[in-house]
Amino acid sequence: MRHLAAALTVATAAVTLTTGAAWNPAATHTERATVTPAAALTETAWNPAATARNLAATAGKPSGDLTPIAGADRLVAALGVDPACPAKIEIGMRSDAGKPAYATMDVEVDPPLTASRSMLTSYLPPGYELGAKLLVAVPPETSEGTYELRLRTRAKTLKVPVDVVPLDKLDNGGNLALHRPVTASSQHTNANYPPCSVADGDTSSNGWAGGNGWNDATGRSWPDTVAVALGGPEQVSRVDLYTLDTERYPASRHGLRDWDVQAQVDGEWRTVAQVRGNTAGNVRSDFSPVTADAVRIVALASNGANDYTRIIEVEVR
Ligand SMILES: [Ca+2]
Repeated sequence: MRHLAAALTVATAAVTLTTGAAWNPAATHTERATVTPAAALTETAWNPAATARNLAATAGKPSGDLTPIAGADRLVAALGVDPACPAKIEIGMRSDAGKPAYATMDVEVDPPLTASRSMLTSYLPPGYELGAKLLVAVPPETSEGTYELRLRTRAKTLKVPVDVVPLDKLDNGGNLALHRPVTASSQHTNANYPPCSVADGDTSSNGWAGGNGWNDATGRSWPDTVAVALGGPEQVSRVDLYTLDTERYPASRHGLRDWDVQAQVDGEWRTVAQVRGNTAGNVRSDFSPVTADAVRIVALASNGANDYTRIIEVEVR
């Protein structure tokens, strides 16, 4: 296992990411790519020392047998969302080449949509996959319709439809907060924690600091608030809050501890639920139905570490 871990370190270090020149909003996001072995590869097939030599020997030589991969059959991108929270899709490529080599995949998207990278390139052993997150931005002038994302290696092209839909036509799965406008009491100077990320549909804490959750800017100062406008009066009776919770950053140390859930009813904020002493990654609050224009979280305390508010997602039903 040690050999495999060491090998992965070598492989990951070789990953090179190219960002598209047209890209603006996500340029500050932390971009990560990961290399993982396909199931067929055994640990003993991997030799870090040999890899290091091959890395030097094969640098610059293209590989022909690459399969583009996408994490979804199609991507839905809502119109009019905050540019700091673009649509996301996992992309990657798998090497079926006979030997380790540098692998390159071009990333193209129909204009006026823009992608966070125009290319994915990495040293890649046979049987390994390179995975990365791709952000797709929808400029305000974009017409509703279906566009195309193309992942192109020398031998193959994978086409992924991108549906651009207005917010009001979006299938939100019952989550009234999804992609709705978010305002917060403060915003961290690091752009990787945008307030809109609490309504981007991504409830996972993985990749914290990669644009998937909000971190406020006022450590050890309370309260902090984050509000989601619902686009009009809606009957609401449930709020699910996801706070930071990973193996490295457990909620019991880095998550939100105490908060009030408030609904804006007839222009007044009304407390509809309270959570105290939380140590879990996500908490569901049910309350008597109210007709509200917006829902907000009033954060009162976190579980210690630096005393910031860290919220991954807020869902409203
Ligand atoms: Ca999120």
